[in-house]
Amino acid sequence: MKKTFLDLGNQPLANNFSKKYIPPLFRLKLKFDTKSKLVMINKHLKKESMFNKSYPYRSSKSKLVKKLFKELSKKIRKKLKAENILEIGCNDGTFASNFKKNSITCIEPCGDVAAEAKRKGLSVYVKYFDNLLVKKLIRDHKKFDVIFSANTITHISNLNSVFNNVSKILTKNGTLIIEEPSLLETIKKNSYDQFYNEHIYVFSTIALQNILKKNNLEIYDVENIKVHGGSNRYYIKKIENKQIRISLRFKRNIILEKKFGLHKLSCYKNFSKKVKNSKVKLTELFKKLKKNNKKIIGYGASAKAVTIINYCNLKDNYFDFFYDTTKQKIGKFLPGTKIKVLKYQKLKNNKIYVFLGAWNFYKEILKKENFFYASSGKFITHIPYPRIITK
Ligand code: DWN
Repeated sequence: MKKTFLDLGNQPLANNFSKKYIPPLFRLKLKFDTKSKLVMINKHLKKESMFNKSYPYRSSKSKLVKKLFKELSKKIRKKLKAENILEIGCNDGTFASNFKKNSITCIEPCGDVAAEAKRKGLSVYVKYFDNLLVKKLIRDHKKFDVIFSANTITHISNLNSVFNNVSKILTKNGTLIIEEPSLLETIKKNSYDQFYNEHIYVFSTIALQNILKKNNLEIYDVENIKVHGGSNRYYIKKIENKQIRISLRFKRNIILEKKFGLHKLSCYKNFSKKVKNSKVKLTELFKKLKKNNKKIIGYGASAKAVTIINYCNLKDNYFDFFYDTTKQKIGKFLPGTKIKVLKYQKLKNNKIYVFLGAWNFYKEILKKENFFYASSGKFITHIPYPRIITK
């Protein structure tokens, strides 16, 4: 039974950056499935409308993402002794380019970003991960001993089809590694901005295990990693593979999630109250700053920021503009708003207030803007509650 627990208002496609204003498209609501324990959004939009040629997100924009991918690639080579690797959703090849070209096969449906991966010498299927492609992969490559996917599986509506297909192309003793935002961290941080049209699901370990078991797979280890606002890296095997033991870390994650009540509707009803309160407080904060004629800009035109700005209706007369480092976003409007995205420039004027649209990279940003912060520049964040951060 799917129970709606939060209404995030009218929202646009979170990565549909355009030179012309495009109003919000659909009503975004969050649901909890009392049987599978999955948390999902209400509207599963057509994949072609979200993941297409001009998709703007680039993994390489973050030093932290590059560092974590490099470390994981070493672990895969050393510990898992992988020889034939598949990456589902390789984006611009930030992860895959850590491997010898002939040891990894990539899948990336978004044309422009797939071209960037190809320019790195990678072999890329510019396709969606579906039954047709899996038949081709089996023909071309047989099976894979490691399949990796970061921030992709939760973007695919039919999870049974995904995991059923993975089961077909993973070797008997192979490992599927998926990285996704942690629902527990989302609840703890009140980071409701993890929900937007692309994030069809936000996984708990409990819910992911339930869906995997239905497809002959199971989690055997979980790493909690500090990326994208707090993610889990799940190590998954075939149930028939008895060579790998279930780790203590996995068991601890399940216990912690149950302690927080992630398997119960009441947890999400409580989360909903906190989110509504966060919206009131953030809006009050912005109104007070504008009443005192303060200049406010955004830093990082993230998909998460799009959710916040549209949900809290901070669209007109609050922001002068957003800075962003992504070429594909610059000169366009933040989706659902008339707020312009400008090419990033170092922060100098410590009189302005800077809203952290990319709060998940706070440490990286603070280092980059040390002058601004050291001269008492002010950041605004909503994590874990609306507040001003200053020296
Ligand atoms: O799952 C997804 C995650 C992995 O990435 C995708 N569905 C979409 C995307 O979500 P996001 O847009 O919220 O991701 P980021 O990486 O949190 O977005 C950060 C934005 O901030 C990017 O546009 C880059 C920008 N940025 C910046 O301008 N200056 C980032 C950093 C670190 C900076 O210093």
